[in-house]
Amino acid sequence: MAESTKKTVYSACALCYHSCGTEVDVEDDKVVAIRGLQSHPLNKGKLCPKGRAAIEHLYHPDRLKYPLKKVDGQWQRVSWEQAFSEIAEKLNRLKEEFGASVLGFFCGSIGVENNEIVSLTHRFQGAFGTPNFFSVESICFRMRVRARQMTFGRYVVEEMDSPLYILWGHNPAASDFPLAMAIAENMKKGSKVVVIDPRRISIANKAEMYLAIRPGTDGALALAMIHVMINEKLYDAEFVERWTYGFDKLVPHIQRYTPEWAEAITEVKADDIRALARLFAGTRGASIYHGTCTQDQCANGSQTDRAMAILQTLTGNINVPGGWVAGPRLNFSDLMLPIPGLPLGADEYPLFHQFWGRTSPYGVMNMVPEAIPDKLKAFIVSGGNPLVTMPDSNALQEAFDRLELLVVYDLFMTETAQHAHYVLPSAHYLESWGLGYNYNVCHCLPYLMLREPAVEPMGECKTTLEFYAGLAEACGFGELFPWRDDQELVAHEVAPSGCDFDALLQSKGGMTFQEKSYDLKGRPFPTPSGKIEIYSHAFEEAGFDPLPTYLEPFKSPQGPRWGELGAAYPLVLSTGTRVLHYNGTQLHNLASMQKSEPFPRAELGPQTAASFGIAHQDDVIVETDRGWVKMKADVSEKTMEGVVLVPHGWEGEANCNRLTDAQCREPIMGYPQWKGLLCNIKKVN
Ligand SMILES: Nc1nc2c(c(=O)[nH]1)N[C@H]1C(S)=C(S)[C@@H](COP(=O)(O)OP(=O)(O)OC[C@H]3O[C@@H](n4cnc5c(=O)[nH]c(N)nc54)[C@H](O)[C@@H]3O)O[C@H]1N2
Ligand SMILES: Nc1nc2c(c(=O)[nH]1)N[C@H]1C(S)=C(S)[C@@H](COP(=O)(O)OP(=O)(O)OC[C@H]3O[C@@H](n4cnc5c(=O)[nH]c(N)nc54)[C@H](O)[C@@H]3O)O[C@H]1N2
Ligand code: SF4
Ligand SMILES: [Mo]
Repeated sequence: MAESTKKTVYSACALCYHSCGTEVDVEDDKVVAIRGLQSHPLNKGKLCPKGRAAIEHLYHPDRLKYPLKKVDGQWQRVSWEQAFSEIAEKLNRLKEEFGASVLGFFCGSIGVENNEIVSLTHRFQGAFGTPNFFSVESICFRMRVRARQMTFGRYVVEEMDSPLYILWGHNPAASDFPLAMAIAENMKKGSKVVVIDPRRISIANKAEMYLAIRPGTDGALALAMIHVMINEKLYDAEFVERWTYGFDKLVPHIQRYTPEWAEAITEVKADDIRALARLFAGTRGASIYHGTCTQDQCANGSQTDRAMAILQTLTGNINVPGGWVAGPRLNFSDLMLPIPGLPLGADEYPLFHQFWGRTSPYGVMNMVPEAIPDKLKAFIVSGGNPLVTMPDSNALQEAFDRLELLVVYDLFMTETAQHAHYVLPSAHYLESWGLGYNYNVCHCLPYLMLREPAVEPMGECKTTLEFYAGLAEACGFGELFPWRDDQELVAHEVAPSGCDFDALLQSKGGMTFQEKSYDLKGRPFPTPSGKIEIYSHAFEEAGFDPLPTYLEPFKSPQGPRWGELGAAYPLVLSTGTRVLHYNGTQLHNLASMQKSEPFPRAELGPQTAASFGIAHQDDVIVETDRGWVKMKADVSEKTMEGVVLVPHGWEGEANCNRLTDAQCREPIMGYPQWKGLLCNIKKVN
């Protein structure tokens, strides 16, 4: 009998973008255990339930194992060679006839946690010659990155440890496991928490203040807090004088935004607004923790993000421990090739595309439905499920069904995959080499480690390199993917960081950090004025208000479409509240997760429920002018009256993007208005 083999490999969980460090035990080529990596600074030896379920995910019986082609509406198994050659032939023909730009790519959030997917997709995009790369970048947190870059010259970001956590549309217990751990530890040492949320999330019970806010109106609250800080002279005058540009223009501009004005919009009491402004300005190292995407997915998104950046600045909490910090950058290769032309939306939403000559290579997702088939005729989707997660599933699905070619590269037969011409099986993160790294989205704690494969890819699954290199070869530009294998690719990715691949590998879960410095001296802010731009010339030049303003959601009780929609859709809707056990559409097929979160819950308050004849756990239909979903009512006093909150990520009849509208856009960066819509709710009889 052969001797049994045992080993432990070191990896980083890729089941969400926090990339917690892991130790993985393998016996006889089978993964048998997974633990949090004790030495890891983010997860400190722990894993959330999703991370702990990685083995169930890896060995799920529904994993795709070989390439599939749709023939007469039926799936047929084909060889990779056939799939590659047919797809390449179609792509090359479309390119010849219509130009390369008719090919679009979509990478989901997995492209944030998995550098190989996003980097190699960009590389293939450059090699083919199309500017049209779409991803969660045009719907998630990129807006706040750009708003902060335009204000500070670079992306400054929250720290893990703070004396005052202002959780502003952010529920770490569901969405941010490492931060939830850090908050719990720091509260024992005296840190305080403020919650601003239409829902009394669990940590609100231990909070210094809980402010219930009408969804989509956070910008008005932020402006009124600026008003209080200025008029009560609570701001850090020395910091403002030394490091900022445009404060003199802000003072008269802000006078109209009184706490009473904001109360009428947000439903937050004017006195609470004053109290919060005082608490914030009076706490050294206090920090706003935005929702990772909550503030961006509103009518006022970019201006709200700017107003929050200004609040953080006025309190002097920039580059101080606990505040927002200009984090160090980790260097690794993004593998990109030059990209010709302008992506969809670059003309309509210029600040999303570029400012100060700095471009970002992303198209505007909201514009995709109307661009098919004239501007886009083919799509390659890797690591995303856009027909469920992107705005306006009804419109997007109709548009995708008009494509001449849809290729989906995934682990599972997702709802998007069901609409594809070819579905190609991907290796799992536990089957692939990769970079484990923290993207610095919401924590100033960048690190880099290796993701070692635990086992070989199952069936005919291919790693991302094998997939793109194979397709490139068939298209005729295989030489642009020269790496012999994934290990060589990852060594190439790591090289710019100054770390040695072999040394990292020997270190068994070792990682590299960059030191951060709080010192501002001699490090001007890289804006045109060299200062923090309270007054934004970038906004002004693009035709937008250079000082923060407020825009009501289009579909709201105070918005421009109330007259037309209010009678049929009288309730305020916010979509996309996270639950701990799922990430987007992922993990919904795991029995262990279904046990904890068995059905999609539409959350609403008891009076609202009563007035619509709804009881707790009733089956309900939530409906908007775009469509309907079926969920279970979760009636509790935690949710503000007049509001319905629904999760995202459920496929089929509970897909909340059947309720959303690709035409309902934030005007500066083209983001979907996902928080602050109008809906109706009724019991299913
Ligand atoms: N209405 C509304 N909609 C929303 C939101 C909201 O708040 N409201 N939130 C939005 C946000 S912020 C985001 S980021 C998006 C997320 O949107 P998506 O990224 O599209 O969602 P996921 O369900 O995470 O899709 C990831 C896909 O990648 C696959 N996958 C996982 N690992 C691998 C791998 O190694 N290789 C390959 N090839 N595939 C892999 C998974 O099986 C899954 O199908 O959803 C958005 N949708
Ligand atoms: N478990 C899990 N974790 C995830 C994800 C997941 O799907 N599942 N998705 C990941 C992704 S892609 C992202 S972008 C992040 C998202 O992370 P966040 O944007 O921080 O989302 P949540 O943590 O759900 O926090 C949103 C909170 O805002 C409240 N809220 C809703 N509308 C409004 C509003 O208009 N104003 C205010 N002030 N509050 C509002 C909700 O009640 C909820 O408590 O999470 C990431 N982490
Ligand atoms: S928080 Fe994210 S990265 Fe960490 S264990 Fe959970 S799913 Fe994995
Ligand atoms: Mo996201």
